[in-house]
Amino acid sequence: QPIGVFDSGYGGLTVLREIVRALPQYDYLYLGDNARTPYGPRSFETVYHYTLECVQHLFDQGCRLVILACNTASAKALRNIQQLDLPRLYPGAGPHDPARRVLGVIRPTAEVIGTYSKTGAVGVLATQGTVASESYVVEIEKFFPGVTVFQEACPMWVPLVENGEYDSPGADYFVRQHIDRVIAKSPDIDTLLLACTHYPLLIDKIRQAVPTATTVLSQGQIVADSLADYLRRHPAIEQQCSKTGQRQFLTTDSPADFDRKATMFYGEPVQSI
Ligand code: DGN
Repeated sequence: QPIGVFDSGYGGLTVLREIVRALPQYDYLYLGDNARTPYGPRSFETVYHYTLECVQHLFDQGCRLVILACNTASAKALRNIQQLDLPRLYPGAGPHDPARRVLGVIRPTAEVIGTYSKTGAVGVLATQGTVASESYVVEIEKFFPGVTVFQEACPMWVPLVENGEYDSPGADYFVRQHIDRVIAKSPDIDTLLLACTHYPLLIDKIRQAVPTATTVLSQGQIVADSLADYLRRHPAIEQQCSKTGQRQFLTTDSPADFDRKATMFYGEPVQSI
């Protein structure tokens, strides 16, 4: 079965790109909920409901392992899906039954973020939904109790990227605005995490706007490394994953529109089915 990769729209393609680079042997089925994007400003209940529907769709397509490659969905839906819905919908699937698994992007990032910071002050840039959920604050505290997290919601960054304006003077303005705001929260911040799938497209501008010693981290590589490690530690799940190198793309909106923009995020041509 292919590994399912879900996102609220295009953004998860920046994560899939790195996963495919690290683990090219597996088959992948991507689903973007473009008809209902963005998830960032939506309520907990709405994001949870939409995410669950999409995860079930990926299961119906044959996936047994699904990655929520969306920070907002990971923040608002992952825990309920893992703890309530999987046992309810697939009663055979308990902790010892590798039938269906859903993983997110927040925990793998929280597990390593502290190793990048010398000062113990980390900035997390994300959507309003992810920031309000406090998921990064809670998860990073579990792995690095000495690290202080300074969050900043950057609501203009997703629309800038979605509209292809990530290299424009408008992007300069809004990137600088949010970078200045997060750095003003603590002069000690030496590590900035791009905790939203769209932000890697702004990484050059972000690097220009931060002090030179600041490390700017995107999540794709971290999530890919964590998935590789997960598959090594769970051979029963790994064996369920088909390995013909196939990549397939699904969208809840128009496939033609999806293909046009998806290339920008995935880095190579995309043809959805
Ligand atoms: N994919 C979302 C995230 O990583 O938070 C960003 C896009 C959105 O739905 N706002």
